[in-house]
Amino acid sequence: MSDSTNEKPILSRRGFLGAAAVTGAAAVGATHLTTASAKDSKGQQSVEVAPGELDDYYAFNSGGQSGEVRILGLPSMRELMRIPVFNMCSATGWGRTNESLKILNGNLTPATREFVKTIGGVLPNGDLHHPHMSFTDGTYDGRYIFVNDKANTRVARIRCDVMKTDKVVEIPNADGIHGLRPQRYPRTGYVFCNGEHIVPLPNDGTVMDNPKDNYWAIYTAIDGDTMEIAWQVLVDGNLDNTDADYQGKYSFSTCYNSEKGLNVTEMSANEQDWAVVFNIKRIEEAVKNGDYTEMNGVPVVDGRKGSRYTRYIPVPNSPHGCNAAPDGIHVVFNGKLSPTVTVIDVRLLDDLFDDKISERDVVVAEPELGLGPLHTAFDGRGNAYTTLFIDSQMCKWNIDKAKRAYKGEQVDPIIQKIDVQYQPGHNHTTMGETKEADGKWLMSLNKFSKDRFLNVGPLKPENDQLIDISGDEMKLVHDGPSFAEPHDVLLVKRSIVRPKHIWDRDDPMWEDAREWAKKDGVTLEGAANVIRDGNKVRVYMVAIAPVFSLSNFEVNEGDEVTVFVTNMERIEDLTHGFTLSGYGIAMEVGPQATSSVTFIASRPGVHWYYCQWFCHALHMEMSGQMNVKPKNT
Ligand code: RUQ
Ligand code: CUA
Repeated sequence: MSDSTNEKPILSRRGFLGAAAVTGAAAVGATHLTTASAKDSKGQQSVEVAPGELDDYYAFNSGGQSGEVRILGLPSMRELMRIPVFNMCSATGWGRTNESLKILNGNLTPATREFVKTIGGVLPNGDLHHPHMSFTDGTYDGRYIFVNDKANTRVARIRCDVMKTDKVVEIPNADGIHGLRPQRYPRTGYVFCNGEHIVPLPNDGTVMDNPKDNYWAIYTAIDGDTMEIAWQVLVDGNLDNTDADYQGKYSFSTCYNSEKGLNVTEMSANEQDWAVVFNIKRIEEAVKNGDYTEMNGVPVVDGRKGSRYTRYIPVPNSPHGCNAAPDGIHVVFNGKLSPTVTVIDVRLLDDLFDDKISERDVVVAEPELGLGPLHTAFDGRGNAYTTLFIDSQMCKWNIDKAKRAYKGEQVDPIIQKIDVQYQPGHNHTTMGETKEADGKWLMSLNKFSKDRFLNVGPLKPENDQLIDISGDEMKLVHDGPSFAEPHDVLLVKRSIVRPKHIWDRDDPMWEDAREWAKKDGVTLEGAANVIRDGNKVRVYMVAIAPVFSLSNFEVNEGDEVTVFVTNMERIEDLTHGFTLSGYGIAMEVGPQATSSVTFIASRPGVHWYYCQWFCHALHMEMSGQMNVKPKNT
């Protein structure tokens, strides 16, 4: 990845778009413009971001069941962009273009690769739970965002320089990747992923009975640089959410199904489940020394109870969220069916692994906060904010007071509770999962909105609420409807995120197209070529408003046609598109990018192609025709 993130686009052409082009150029380096969140006379932060002003933070929201990531600005809560990941996207062609299919299908297990052939070549209906940015030295570094697809057991990486997905990998031996967190220190490094469902190993139908003996959950460490699986750990129980410490030594996962139950009654039988602690150094040594079983090409270390690689800390009762505090010391496990959260001190873990103390000795607080604690966020001032799903509240509490109360002192750790609308799951504070937690804003991601918005029918939006936490008291300041569902969010200072304004021509995204052009003796940048290669036809064209370099091409019915379109604009925001009518094809071609698509020319006749991204006064005229000659003429 190149570092030229704030490179100025060259204004090679103004024409009709003169005014827009100039505005675009003025916005280059706009991260130095005015700050939105000045305090008002009551000391309250303003949520108003006036026209032309920029937000202070990027919010990367997961799209939940929609399978995408959405970029919002904070505090305005305006939605700025969507990044398709585990979904298909009509606007960009994600899931249809050759470039996206290579990424989506590049790292599937052999069984899934066979399966997708039977359903049209791509896994549909992925979801997206947890977006987390890569870290260097305990804070965000703006390189990547990692995300998980529980529905299809995949993990993907988004490049923050172009805000596009560049890797998707299916995790073998696991089922339903749920919790996901990058290693915080010294850098990412590993991306830790939880397999939520217990399944037989191998899960190919040879064994299906007796879950207690035959079903397992698997913890996975991916190498965030290569997106290859580094190692896996077999555990007892199941795995829900995960987090990593600030020292690079340990990671943690909650388990709500220590019973290994297959239904809700069985799964919630035990009063206590646990959190697993993974000893990263010992696991790495095991992999080096061969103390593992290889399964589907991955070293799987045995981390079941009693192993030297893990410890199981008893936690009441079906714990869910797992959150490391920015003090680098405390980790909170959220009780869910217990009204408590369990706080451990990571400085005690060395002794625990050396068997000098027992599991419950690392617990330093266990405050009772209210009903249904799911996730906890932090302000960097020693306070924690826990969502109470059943109570529909946000609970602010103090970690130090909770520790004193645990020791028997008469002190109430709870500082304030406010109602949220309604049933919050995740919450997140600005920079709150880094050592640079700044305690400005808190987002409460509520699963229900009920009466908070105009009724839109039986399916309602959810509600992402913004809470000002900069003062002594939490203040609810904004309701933000969102569609399916407000799963998790990442709130990052804008100075850390520095995307490019236009693509670099040498971007790896279209390296295959470059190879084809070389083979065919053409260039992508100057192309107006139709190359026949048996019954395969490769069509090369460039797009410069308001024309494609080819306004017509002819193929034969039954040909396999690949169309490469290169956008030669160097002007910011001048995206073109390529839509082929009657063939289910539409794709985005960003400034200086190449996109390609392959299809069988199975429908004879005249088929118009056109640019679907409004680019010029003559945008409607930016078109051409593909003539498909019928077979028997
Ligand atoms: S888990 S609502 Cu999928 Cu993020 Cu807690
Ligand atoms: Cu090019 Cu519209």
